[in-house]
Amino acid sequence: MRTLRLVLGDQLSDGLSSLRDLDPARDVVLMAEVMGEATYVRHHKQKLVMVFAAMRAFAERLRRNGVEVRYVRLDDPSSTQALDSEALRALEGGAFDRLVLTEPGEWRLSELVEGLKLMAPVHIEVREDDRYLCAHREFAGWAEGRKELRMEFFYREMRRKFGLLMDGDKPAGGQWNYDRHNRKRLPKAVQPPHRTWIAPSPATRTVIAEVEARFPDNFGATERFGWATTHEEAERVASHFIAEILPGFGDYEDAMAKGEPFLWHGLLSAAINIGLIDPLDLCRRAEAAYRAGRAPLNAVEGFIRQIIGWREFVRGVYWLKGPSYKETNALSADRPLPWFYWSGDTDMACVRDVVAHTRDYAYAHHIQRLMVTGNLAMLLGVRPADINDWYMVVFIDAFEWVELPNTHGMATFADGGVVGSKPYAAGGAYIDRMSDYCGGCRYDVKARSGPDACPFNPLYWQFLLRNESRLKGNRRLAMPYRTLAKMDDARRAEIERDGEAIRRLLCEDSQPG
Ligand code: FAD
Ligand code: DLZ
Ligand code: SF4
Repeated sequence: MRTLRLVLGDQLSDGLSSLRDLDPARDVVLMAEVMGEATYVRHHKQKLVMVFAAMRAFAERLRRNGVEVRYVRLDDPSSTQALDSEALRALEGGAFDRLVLTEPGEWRLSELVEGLKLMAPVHIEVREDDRYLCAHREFAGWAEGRKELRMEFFYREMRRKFGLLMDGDKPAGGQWNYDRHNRKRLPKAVQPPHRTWIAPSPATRTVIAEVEARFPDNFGATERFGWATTHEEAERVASHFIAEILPGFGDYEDAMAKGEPFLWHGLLSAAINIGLIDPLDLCRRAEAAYRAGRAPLNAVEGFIRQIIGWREFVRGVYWLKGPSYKETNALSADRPLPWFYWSGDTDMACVRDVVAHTRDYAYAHHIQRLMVTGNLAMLLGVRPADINDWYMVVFIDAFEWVELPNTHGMATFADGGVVGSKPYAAGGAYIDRMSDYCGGCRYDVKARSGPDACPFNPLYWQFLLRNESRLKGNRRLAMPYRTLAKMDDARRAEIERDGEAIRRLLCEDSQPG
């Protein structure tokens, strides 16, 4: 039997399920750079560069192993520019008896494959993507009958399943979660470590030039492109992380510092998401560092939790909830995204810094995504569709299965509490506690109202007031609602007025033209 094997741009893994029984004497691998995938959102230029450069490198890797690859470049004049029609084109002429692929990572493409099944002249076999640690069936089984889906309980199951950080049937060190040790502010005297940044190879530089020529108006700059695009480059980043950075990962995991986008974070999400790094192997190497006394438990547990806990949990939620998850809008948010999310043109020092390095590196770390841009968008009541679009566009690691539950669930509570047990809403005091942003800001983080007040402050209280009927019953918000209950009518009216004025100023009045 001669098989055509379709490999997508985020499936660049050795041992991918669709390649496992590949017969190099008969089979052909199809990979296609297509406008359909390059434009379903207006990806950051660096993401386009990374995906295309990594696809080309993976095709070469297969060829070096004797595999025949039919590789369609974006500028191929005969290309139909869509994945399904490229598969049909390759099947024309009857050279193949079947098409095999690993299940795509998102609903949009899963539906496209269903359509392809109806049109294709051969049988299409879709295989499970077992690069993930929890299959859809397994997650659905875990979720069944639970009133609430909580990451922490799912995570413990994953720890047991893979025997990660386990001493017999007990968690290493006696506790499952060391998060409370991981909330330190960065002291002035502590310098963030030097990071492994990959100088673009000639092949990557070619892709940079192509992307600049073809997508000149997409968000982002390519000058500082330094992401791994091959397995070897990704391994360099991963081994440097485990040896040098991981020991400090825990302490400053939630810290933010002006002009320091990376701190002790892994910078590994993109390489993991496109298949250049195996997540379980990474976790085992992190555990080995702990067992050998080279990294503390709070760092290693925190890191492993992000990968086998959060990463798998959000993927489970994405597939469990179906395409309608994207449509939820539990807080009836209806404002447009402030224009400065794109331009960075704002007096809010924290937002300006996050947008600037998002443009330069296609990266912001978790707390910046959650507590600066996510928190502000939620407090303002920005439409979920606008927020999702921004997060899908701006980050190097953005794929819908992971972006959507993080934005819709964790950051903005649009899903009404599927991913998080409460909205991660905070005023300026949180940002001040975790960063050095506020000292250099034109706003006063301590002021609660007036033209100089940090916008997060009135917005936080107005958010609670605006959503009182929806959120008052949430036990985890009991304290702020008690505070709100003690406020007199005049103060409540002031909050309402100030909050509304800021929403108008930041959302509506900031739009260009
Ligand atoms: P580290 O801080 O070093 O964490 C280690 C690894 O854990 C990451 O590489 C990643 O694989 C995993 N991880 C950590 N947190 C999460 C999480 N919440 N969900 C899933 N995996 C996690 N991550 C993406 O991969 N793609 C996205 O599109 C994405 N969008 C996000 C949107 C919002 C609003 C928020 C709050 C988070 C989002 N995240 C997303 C999760 C997280 O912010 C990134 O994975 C992380 O910042 C990547 O940087 P890093 O590799 O340095 O991570
Ligand atoms: C993200 C992306 C881009 C930009 N381009 C391509 C492409 O041209 N060809 C391809 O096969 N895959 C691409 N991808 C990755 C897919 O969009 C990815 O498989 C889905 O987002 C599912 O996760
Ligand atoms: Fe951000 Fe407010 Fe601090 Fe300015 S004062 S940096 S807007 S939190």
